[in-house]
Amino acid sequence: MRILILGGDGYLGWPTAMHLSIIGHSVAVLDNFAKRRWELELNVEPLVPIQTLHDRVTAWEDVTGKKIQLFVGDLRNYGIVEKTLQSFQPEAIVHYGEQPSAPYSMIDHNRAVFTQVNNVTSTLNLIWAMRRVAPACHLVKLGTMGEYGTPNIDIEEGFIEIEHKGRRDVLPFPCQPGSFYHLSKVHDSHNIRFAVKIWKLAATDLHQGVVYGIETDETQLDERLATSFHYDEVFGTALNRFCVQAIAGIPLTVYGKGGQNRGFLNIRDTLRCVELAILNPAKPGEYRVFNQFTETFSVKELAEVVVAQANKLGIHATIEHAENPRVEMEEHHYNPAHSRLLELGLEPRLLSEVLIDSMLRRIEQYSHRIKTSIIQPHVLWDRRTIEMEELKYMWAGA
Ligand code: USQ
Repeated sequence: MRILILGGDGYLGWPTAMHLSIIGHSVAVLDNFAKRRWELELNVEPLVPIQTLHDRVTAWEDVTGKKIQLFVGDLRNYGIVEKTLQSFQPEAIVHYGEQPSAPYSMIDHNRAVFTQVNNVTSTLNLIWAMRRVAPACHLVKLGTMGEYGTPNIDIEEGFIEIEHKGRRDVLPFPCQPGSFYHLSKVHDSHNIRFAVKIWKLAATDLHQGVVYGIETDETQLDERLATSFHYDEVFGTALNRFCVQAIAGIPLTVYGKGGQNRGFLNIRDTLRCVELAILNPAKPGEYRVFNQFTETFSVKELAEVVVAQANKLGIHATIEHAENPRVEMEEHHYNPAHSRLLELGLEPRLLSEVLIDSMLRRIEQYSHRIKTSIIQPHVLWDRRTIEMEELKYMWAGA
């Protein structure tokens, strides 16, 4: 199948491109390298050095003999989106091409506006271009479990049947997202659902949980194929950060009480879920939602697993309950459904000691590159020091 990966330079985009290529698909990637510029703005960098996308694609061909076609361009430019679709003629599009960080969207006014304009415009351009030049193509869009927030009822997969004043309907599950970033994904979901309805496009909205992991089968083939693994407060996610903190000898930064429950999944399962969605496409006129995670943990439980495993390896790790920089519930009900990908054949790789052990060892190899100054949280969700933060972080413009 001809598959186009938008955001093909990212933490998940690049491994997805390699995975789909190795199993025999014809793959193209598109990226504008914006993430690399945001890293420069904030003076953060991935733990493992990564090659340019041009060099990654060349290395991939050296190692496997397979070609990945490269498009460089910004999804906010409609002409580029349409031209790419016209030239590559994808049968499926995997859309990761957005600003992916909740903390980034909460730094200041500029980043909040940028995140929403960037993400919503890019997706609007994509669905309009699909309508015009690739109406039969299946869109696999990366959304987030954070679109739902943390309601005091069980979360369904995208839709809920409601009885109200004697009448029944199946309606989109209520969304109460917790950051301007998560809100941008809700706006995308609404736009995609509407486009599917009026133009009979086919779309799968993957509401993904928090991803962890540093390696996939393909990144392990060659150092030049490594993915962009972050541990800083803005682009690093919880478990990845905790593992780096353990190696750096810094107490694990559990925010507040640590009773925040989230869905988590291994990066290898992300690739498999995307593959399953592509192999079992939505029908024309169908908008479906899959909740994409394999297990739920509280942040505190996650930190405790890392501490226990680090201690077994002789690494002294501890937990520190820092004041929560975010505005979120620290103890709450959380029981989201996640059966649709399992029904399609997902065999989850649950978080194991072996995985944490291998992550810790891999991080240890690069411990000389850990910048300890970028670990503690400075981005505050409320108004406490937002003005200070605006001075601290430079904004290089969109
Ligand atoms: N947390 C800590 N300590 C840390 C980092 C995070 O306690 O050092 C807590 C946060 O307060 C939050 C939870 O861990 O309660 C998850 O935070 P995170 O930074 O790992 O993930 P989040 O900001 O929610 O965003 C990440 C990805 C985003 C994706 C989302 C899925 O960056 O792209 O959409 O996970 S979900 O969380 O299900 O919405």
